[in-house]
Amino acid sequence: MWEELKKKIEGGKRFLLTTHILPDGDAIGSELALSRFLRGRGKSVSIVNPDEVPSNFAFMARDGEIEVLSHPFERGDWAAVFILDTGSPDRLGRMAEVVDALPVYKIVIDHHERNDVEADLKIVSTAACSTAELIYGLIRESGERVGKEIALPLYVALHTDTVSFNFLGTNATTHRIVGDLLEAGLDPASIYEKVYMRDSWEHIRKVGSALTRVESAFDGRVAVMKIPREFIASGEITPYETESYTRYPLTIEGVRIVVLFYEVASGRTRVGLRALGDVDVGLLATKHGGGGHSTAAGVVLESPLDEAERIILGEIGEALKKNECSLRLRSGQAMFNKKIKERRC
Ligand SMILES: [Mn+2]
Repeated sequence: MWEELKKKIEGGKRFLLTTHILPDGDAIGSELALSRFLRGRGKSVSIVNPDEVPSNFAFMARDGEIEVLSHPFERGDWAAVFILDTGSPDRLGRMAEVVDALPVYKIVIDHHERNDVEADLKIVSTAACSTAELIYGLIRESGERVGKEIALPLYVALHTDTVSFNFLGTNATTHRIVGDLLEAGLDPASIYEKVYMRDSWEHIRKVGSALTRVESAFDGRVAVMKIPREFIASGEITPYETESYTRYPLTIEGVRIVVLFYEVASGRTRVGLRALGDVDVGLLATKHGGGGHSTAAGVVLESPLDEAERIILGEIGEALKKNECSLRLRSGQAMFNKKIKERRC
């Protein structure tokens, strides 16, 4: 799957890289690793994103290495534009228009279950735990060793997208890659501190207060959190914040799904979803114009919080019911098979 991409890279001089709104560790890490790899091969690269780099990932980037889109956008004679870690065009935010208008070759590298971004070349593998795993594959495929400069963003991307090597397709390959990255000279403890241990006193107190309001739904299988608007100073909730609010309810025994509701503006509600695999929350989010994976997803609904809650919990209820039916059917079938066996005996 790499041949066409390698040819495109060899034949080009200038490349543009971008990723999704509210970028996470995989988005930023994949961009930095790919850009440094391309620069190492004598290419000139611009990374232009729809949103700022979150503060806990800023330590990975040098000054000016990542730009935020500002108009007018300099068109440039790009050989290709790379769209990383992005499952749908809406997720490109303000960059969607720019990418659309560029008359250049488009390359998608991603690991989402659904990817409907239009491109000339799509490298999408749901077997990869992160987009960074694919970037790592490209670098190794090109016969290069991964140096520290590239290992750092790849490691952070893998660490964050797998929820510290626990979810989303974490397997032996993931750990082999991590071993290779660490050999480049990374210090896991100091990286962990930089990425995860940056909370303010205020933030932790807010999480604590939000946790006291967590509600149980569907016999304790779903934990519901509603974040008051005044909790988020910036008016927007970052993936990092979503993660810090949903992390704890997911550890309650029996809870399979956590739903976070946050009214970003009057009549506009952001919904964060985390699941342990029973219900595909990515599908649910996509249905309403959002995106994500089967176990972690998000969507913004143009509805007040109460209505958003009614819609999302209604659909989760349906999905849970469907699962129960199929489980009952499956166990019914097992009993039936067992009876046949017994009769045969
Ligand atoms: Mn990702």
